[in-house]
Amino acid sequence: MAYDGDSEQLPAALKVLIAGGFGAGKTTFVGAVSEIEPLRTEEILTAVSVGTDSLHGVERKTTTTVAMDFGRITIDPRYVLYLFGTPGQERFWFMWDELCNGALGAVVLADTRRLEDSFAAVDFFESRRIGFLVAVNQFDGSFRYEPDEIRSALDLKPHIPIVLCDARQSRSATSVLVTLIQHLLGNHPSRLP
Ligand SMILES: Nc1nc2c(ncn2[C@@H]2O[C@H](COP(=O)(O)OP(=O)(O)OP(=O)(O)O)[C@@H](O)[C@H]2O)c(=O)[nH]1
Ligand SMILES: [Mg+2]
Repeated sequence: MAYDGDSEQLPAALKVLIAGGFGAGKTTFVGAVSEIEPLRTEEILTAVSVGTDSLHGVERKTTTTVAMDFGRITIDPRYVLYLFGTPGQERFWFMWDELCNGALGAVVLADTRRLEDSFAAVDFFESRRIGFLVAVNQFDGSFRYEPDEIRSALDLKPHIPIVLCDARQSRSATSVLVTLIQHLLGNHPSRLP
């Protein structure tokens, strides 16, 4: 994986998923970091989701992702990440299998006000052996837990990084992606181009 500094060399394209429960901030995250106008597949939240998806904490949310978000970010001259934000609503989870094809790693966004919504994504990536980290999206007014408390609540293995972020801030979200790449490099260097 040696980088020879050759500026003519094209960066390696890596596919990364941004997953997590309903309303955890996935679309916001992809929009904050993408250097291209992100592709979104948002639909207006309808009465169908009342009683299915809790809007607690994100009462102003009016839309939801029905297929995926797509964005791109160049991390450094070596890596360009193609970001695929997954849908959070349970009835669209069938998309995840398709989206994870060829994915190198994933960010599981978690909202501490409903941490249980992150279980499905954690289980999904663990069972498919896709490297991931948990990024706690710190919503205003949410209780601030210590990373160790989150690790124990989510039953995360010790090597899985937990980072805090604000999905609205480009710098914060970019730093999550850099940590993910470092984590993947540390664990599966051979999987990186
Ligand atoms: N205060 C605060 N609000 C946020 C943050 N991230 C997202 N939001 C808001 O929370 C709501 C949910 O964000 P989305 O990005 O749509 O969440 P999502 O995970 O893509 O949702 P689904 O696709 O429906 O699962 C939006 O109204 C955002 O403006 C954050 O870090 N802090
Ligand atoms: Mg979304």
